[in-house]
Amino acid sequence: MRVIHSPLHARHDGGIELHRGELVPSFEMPARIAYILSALERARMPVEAPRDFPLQALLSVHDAGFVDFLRNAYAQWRVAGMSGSMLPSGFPARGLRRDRIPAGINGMMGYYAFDAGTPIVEGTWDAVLASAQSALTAAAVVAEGERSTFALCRPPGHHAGHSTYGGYCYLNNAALAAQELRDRGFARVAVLDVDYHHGNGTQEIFYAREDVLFVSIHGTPDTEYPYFLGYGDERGIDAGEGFTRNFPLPAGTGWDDYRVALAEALEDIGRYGADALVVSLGVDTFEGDPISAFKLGSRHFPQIGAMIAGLRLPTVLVQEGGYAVEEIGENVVGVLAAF
Ligand code: SP5
Ligand code: ZN
Repeated sequence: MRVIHSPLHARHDGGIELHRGELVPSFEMPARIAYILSALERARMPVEAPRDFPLQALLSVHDAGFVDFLRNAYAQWRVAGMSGSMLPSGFPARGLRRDRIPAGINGMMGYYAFDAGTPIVEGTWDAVLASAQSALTAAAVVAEGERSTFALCRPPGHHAGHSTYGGYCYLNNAALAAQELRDRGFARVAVLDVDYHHGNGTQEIFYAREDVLFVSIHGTPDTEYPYFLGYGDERGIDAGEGFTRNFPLPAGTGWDDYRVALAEALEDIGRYGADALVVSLGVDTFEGDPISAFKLGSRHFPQIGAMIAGLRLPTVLVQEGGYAVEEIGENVVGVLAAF
């Protein structure tokens, strides 16, 4: 399997997040990639650089004003006299206006963000763009005839919506890959999201569409991040009705129950008649993950890879979460090698 990755990810570093009432270094850190790269090397899976795509390519799933904000945010923060890591502290919740984007950087940041856990630092945009280009490249390679590719993306993407960022995600890599597959001739694309957290951004982007099926297995939003999307009664809207499917599972879920949900999710994708697949591959379902609560062991990740491969579809796998850094390499490459 070809692997697409950019070392520019490392420019996104030094961020902090609000965790259990304290500001702590972000769980989403560059070391995650170092561990995955060394596991890929042990598996003799070489890495290639992404192609260059114009900014225009991002606008197939994202709002132009939002992309401009991400691109210029840190410079505006500096002009306003601040340094360090950018985090918002006020959001346009119910009862507040959302038809006006504040001119100042703090208000603008709160307008586009949906949590206080997704820092922007000086190098964030370079990493975000390279991550998106890796996903676009992986999709292009599959469209050109490769059976499967892995986009080793960092930062991750599945929480990022049409014009929102959060959950360590800025641009939606998986959504960009799915749209690229659509644009290059695959009529029906399925996105399978196995990250511990619901892929709210991907769901939002494709919610009214029938040409992209979104299926997600995740910790129930009743208690788990992102809290405000990912319930079982979300099924799509308008032309997209019936083309979103969520499997929220309780904290503490282990392999036996997970496997049943995954088998059902794969059946949905088979029934849909997808002709290409994008996998949002988070391994934060691992029992040792510091911010998640499923109980999968490292031995289960190859089983996930083998089950997904059973669909026999052209497939783009996209890296999402996974924060048990010392085991992340074995867990990710376990999925890929079995696939
Ligand atoms: C891509 C991805 O996996 N994003 C996850 C973002 C989660 N950020 C907020 C997590 C808040 C969870 N609080 C931890 C509770 C520990 N039991
Ligand atoms: Zn996650």
